[in-house]
Amino acid sequence: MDKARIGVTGLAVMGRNLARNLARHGHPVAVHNRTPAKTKALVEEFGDEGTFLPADTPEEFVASLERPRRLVIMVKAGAPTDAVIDEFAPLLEPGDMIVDGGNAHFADTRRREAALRERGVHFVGAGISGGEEGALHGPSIMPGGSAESYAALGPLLEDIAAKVDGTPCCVHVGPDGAGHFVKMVHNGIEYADMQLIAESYDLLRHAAGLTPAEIAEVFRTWNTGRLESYLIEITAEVLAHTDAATGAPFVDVVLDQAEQKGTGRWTVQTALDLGVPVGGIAEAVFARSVSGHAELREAAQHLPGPARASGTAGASFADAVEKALYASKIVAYAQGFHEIQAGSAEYGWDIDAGAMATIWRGGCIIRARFLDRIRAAYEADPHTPTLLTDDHFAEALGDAQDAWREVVATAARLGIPAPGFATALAYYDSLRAQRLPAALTQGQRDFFGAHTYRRVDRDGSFHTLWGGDRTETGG
Ligand code: NBP
Repeated sequence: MDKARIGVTGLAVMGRNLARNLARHGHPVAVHNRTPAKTKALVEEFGDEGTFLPADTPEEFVASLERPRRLVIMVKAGAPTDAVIDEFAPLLEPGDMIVDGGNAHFADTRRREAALRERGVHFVGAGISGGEEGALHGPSIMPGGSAESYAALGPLLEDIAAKVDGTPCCVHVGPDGAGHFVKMVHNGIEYADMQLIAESYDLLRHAAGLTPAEIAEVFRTWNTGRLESYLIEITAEVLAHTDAATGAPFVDVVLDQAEQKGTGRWTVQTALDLGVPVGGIAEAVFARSVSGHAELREAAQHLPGPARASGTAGASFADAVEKALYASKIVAYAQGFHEIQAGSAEYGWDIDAGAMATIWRGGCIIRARFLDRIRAAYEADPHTPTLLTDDHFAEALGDAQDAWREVVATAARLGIPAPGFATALAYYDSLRAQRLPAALTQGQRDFFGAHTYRRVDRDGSFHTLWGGDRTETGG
């Protein structure tokens, strides 16, 4: 029997769909799962979609792969991934490749890559976005690992990835953990994008007084313009949906406590370690956290809010919210790309930021027309310190800023929480400011801790004798 070009172990929703995608593209694929019933079910249900080589044991699975072996792991991230690597690595030979398509933390990927490199086995941490539909019909794929492994794997991955204007949404991101790092930041940006959309909905509902069905129409209109994206599209669908059991808008019967699996939190934790301000992503993670603290919310129910009735913002308010959303989205993406550039510098990955925008245009959750703009910005200046200063984005921010400020002020006046919009505007104003109150912070630090400060007019490090005669020392 012919050998398989690639194998997938772990046949839950993601693994089975990825295996089907490979088979549908004419690649004979070996399939294996810890519990063999899933392997059997896949072949029974979808065996006619291509060539599947089912295996019950790791030995059978490895033996069915052509050399160098390409083995994709699609199991639960964390300890299960290590368990599967420990099971399969002894069966492999130098030159073989293990691809981890799960949502691993990039630090784990770096550790696994280093350990397997010692045995001559390539370890490729590949971020895969697009959920189960993406895995089947074309995800966005962010593979890390060695250039040598990409030469053997890239064509297969590019074949099954989503395509935009004929370009595959898959590119070699960089060595070791680079792929999973970029996937992590992708998810962090996704959190921020979703939070900004949620705030837009909340403002349209409670400041402008629109119904969920009316807001769905607003989002549909926005989806024909510069905000066109998968997330805006599905937002309109969710808002237009009516609960069959009660006849109420679906959004009103869903418990308002958002959950999270952890990649947003990792993005913020990593940004803190790298010293990168990602307020938009952080506020999105915190907003989900606040929503889930039922006991805090319950305790705070009686706290006073503004006397002003809601539903008082004028008809042009939706246009203002569109501008605030676009401007805040630019900020959130700029922060995410800053984190990618900082991670790339820290770990020596040499990531092409423009290429990341290119492979996020299709297949993944944040796919959007907007990403073409980011690609163009990096094409114009590959080393720009911030996307905010790109000609297109700077003009859009300038055009939006009055409305953006009005929306943030309206939210504050009406007592509607809009942490995403507010932090984005504060970031914009912080970067623009000629002088920041950080000078005062430095003075305080010097006062209580003799931490020293630098001066605007001379080089050196200074300390004022606060407890003495207040003369200045240092230089
Ligand atoms: P799950 O994350 O639900 O994992 C289930 C799979 O892991 C099953 O095949 C299970 O085998 C296997 N497994 C476990 Br659990 N422990 C194992 C062990 N010790 N040894 C061997 N196999 C083990 O699957 P998923 O939702 O398809 O996701 C797969 C990966 O893709 C995850 O890392 C996830 O974070 C990532 N991801 C998921 C999505 C999504 O939309 N779901 C999107 C993007 C990325 P069993 O059948 O024998 O229990």
